[in-house]
Amino acid sequence: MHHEKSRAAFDLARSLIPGGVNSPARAFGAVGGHPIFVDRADGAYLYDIDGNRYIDYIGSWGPMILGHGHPRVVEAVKAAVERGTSFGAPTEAESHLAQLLVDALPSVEKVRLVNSGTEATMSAIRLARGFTGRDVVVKFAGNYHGHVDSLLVAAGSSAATLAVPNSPGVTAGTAKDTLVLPYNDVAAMEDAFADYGSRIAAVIAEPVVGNMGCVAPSPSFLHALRDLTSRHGAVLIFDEVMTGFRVAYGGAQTVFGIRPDLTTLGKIIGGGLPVGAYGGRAEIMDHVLPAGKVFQAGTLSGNPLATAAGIATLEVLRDTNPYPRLEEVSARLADGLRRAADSAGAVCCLTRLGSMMTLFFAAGEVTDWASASRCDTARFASYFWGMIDRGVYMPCSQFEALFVSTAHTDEDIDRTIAAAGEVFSEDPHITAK
Ligand code: KE4
Repeated sequence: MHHEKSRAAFDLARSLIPGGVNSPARAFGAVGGHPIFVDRADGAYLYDIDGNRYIDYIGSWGPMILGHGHPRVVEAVKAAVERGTSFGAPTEAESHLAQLLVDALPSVEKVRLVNSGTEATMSAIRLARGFTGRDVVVKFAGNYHGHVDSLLVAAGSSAATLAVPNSPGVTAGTAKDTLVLPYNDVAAMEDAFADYGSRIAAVIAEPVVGNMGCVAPSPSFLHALRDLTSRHGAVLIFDEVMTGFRVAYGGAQTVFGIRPDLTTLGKIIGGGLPVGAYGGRAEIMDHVLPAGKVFQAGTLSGNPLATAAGIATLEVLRDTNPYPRLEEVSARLADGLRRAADSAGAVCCLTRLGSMMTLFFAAGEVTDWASASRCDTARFASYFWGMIDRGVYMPCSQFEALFVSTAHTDEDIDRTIAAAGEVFSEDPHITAK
């Protein structure tokens, strides 16, 4: 398998675009080498500009749960584009998509459409601060909520101290209102509320983490989040940009039976086009301009093409309920990857929720950022390239989840498991003690 055209394309891209990519996650920084440039995609497959085909487990980092080019989505976008691409005026399609979201998520009574997950989380945080009149926001290490200034922060000197910026350009003044706690650590959260309770506007969490790799909440963690925020009058925000319509049609909140005050969404709800959303209790959402005074706006929010793709995607998910089969296929893939690693004596553990999962190159279970950061990322990189060479496109970072779509066939799963078996048995670097 050669990638000469991708290499040349990357050289040109780097002369025009910082790092040659429009999002750093695509740069292959975590696995070395250079990114593979995609020519097209179809069903479960990506085709690169060198003519190679891959079984795709990125799925655009989550949106493509129906696979690429689903006919219902393609037809919907084609019909929409014939009617115009953007109006800057309300359309019935926006209410149609909003209704699908309200019907799917019991905690969401009203919703605002935006253009990305980042816009959704940024807006939800501003709304929570406007609604409560408080400043402090709590997030968790290893959780990613988009490139929101107030969340591009690192834990302070100790768990109980307010954060410091972790990107140039984020001011100390912005970071000082954010508290970063360990995920799955109820005691740390109780301490934080003891110290800052009346100042905490919101807690934002991935109810199932995808951004340190797939990490599950402990049984008590989400309930403690709900209990503490309720008791202290803080807004609980579930960031379901990745888990929404992924782990269940109603998202992680319906899997765990927790009703957050606000939910942020993205990825799947746009069917591969730019859609984000934030929604929740009407008494909070009605504070958003022009109903209330919390400002948020967007030229392309509710864009006709994006809403058409999102509506088609959600209607297919609602009407066909692919989740039982996704569970079965994903469980088989997970078992196969575990067996491939175990049979070669590789030090790995795998976490899966529904059709999102991560094979961690770590000795013990990964439950938070401290344990995730102990992964052997060099071995992961060898595994990644071994799978690429065998036509399987896994996430290009140890700290990302892979995604199974309804387009993945039993044969695709078998081929993936066989490829993993070869990689683990043939690459001594991966299994060397
Ligand atoms: P976007 O702004 O990228 O649409 O959404 C940000 C976001 C918010 N919340 C969660 C839980 C997310 O996972 C994301 C974005 N996820 C990453 C991949 N883990 C997107 C990949 C990228 O940045 O290119």
